[in-house]
Amino acid sequence: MQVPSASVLANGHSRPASPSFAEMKRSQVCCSGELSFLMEAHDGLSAAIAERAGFKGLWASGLSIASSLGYREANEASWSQLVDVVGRIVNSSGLPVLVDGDGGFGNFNNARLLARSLRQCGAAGITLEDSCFPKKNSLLGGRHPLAAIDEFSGRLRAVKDTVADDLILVARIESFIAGHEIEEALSRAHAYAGSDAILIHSRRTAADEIFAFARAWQNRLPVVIVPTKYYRTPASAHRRARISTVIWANHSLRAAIAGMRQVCSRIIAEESTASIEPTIATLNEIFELFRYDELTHAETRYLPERRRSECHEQSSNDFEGLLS
Ligand code: SPV
Ligand code: MG
Repeated sequence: MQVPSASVLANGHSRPASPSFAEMKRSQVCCSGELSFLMEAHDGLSAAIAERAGFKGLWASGLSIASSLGYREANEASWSQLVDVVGRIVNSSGLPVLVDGDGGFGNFNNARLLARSLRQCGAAGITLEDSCFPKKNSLLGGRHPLAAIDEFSGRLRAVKDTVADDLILVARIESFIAGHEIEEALSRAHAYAGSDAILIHSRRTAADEIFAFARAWQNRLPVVIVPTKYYRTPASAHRRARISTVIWANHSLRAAIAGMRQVCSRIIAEESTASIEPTIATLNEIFELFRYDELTHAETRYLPERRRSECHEQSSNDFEGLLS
């Protein structure tokens, strides 16, 4: 019997190699019988926080990653910048990560290159949407031209042929976003059926068109949704509609924006940090989140005694500096 080897992540998490990890990724990301939830992450910090909160899978959001890098979500960030950030998200959380691959950053060739790179950096899956390059955020007003069905199906096939079952492929349908009726969404879903799941997106504030799609589609493939606009629809309704996965697509980023904005305006107005201190994370929370204790432990195992006491002296000085 082959014993699965273990890979150790940089933060001290370890995870078993395939096949059980591949199965686990598949079920967390989109393909179990239970409704699952993916929390947005845009960097190693947001990924680590989501993991500590108890999420079992993450959404590497294009909007959030672009914004945290200071770009607009209009394919201003490059595919390799996306891969770099996803590498940090995977590493700092150890969770399965479904990556927002937009339309694949070009044609079938760019899409398969992206998918191969994401597989290499440890992502669990990719969503590819039937939009045209460069794409703008789906929830922004204005025109959203769709890719032709035959051309986009070729992009999906190229990705599947490249990564097979090593990376989950979610085909994302943007036809409701572009203003089409349900028939268009259904014929696209049928054309994309070589994928592992279908993400159906909507910009309505009620889930009516999503649920109409789910009824007609009858779970031929698992259905993934992004209820950013129809956030009042409860999870129980998604379960009744036999939705497979809900993506909370941008909420860590929006929380961070609100928090940073508030702290910046208080500090500039008060010329002091005294009043905000009790409202923000402590330094010890940061040390705990990123397992500094593991580093101390590793120093005792791997550093010679002489270097260890130098390190200890240095970090005590640093710590006193922070407290004084
Ligand atoms: C993202 O998070 O970048 C998404 C979801 O693609 S949405 O912003 O709704 O298009
Ligand atoms: Mg996106």
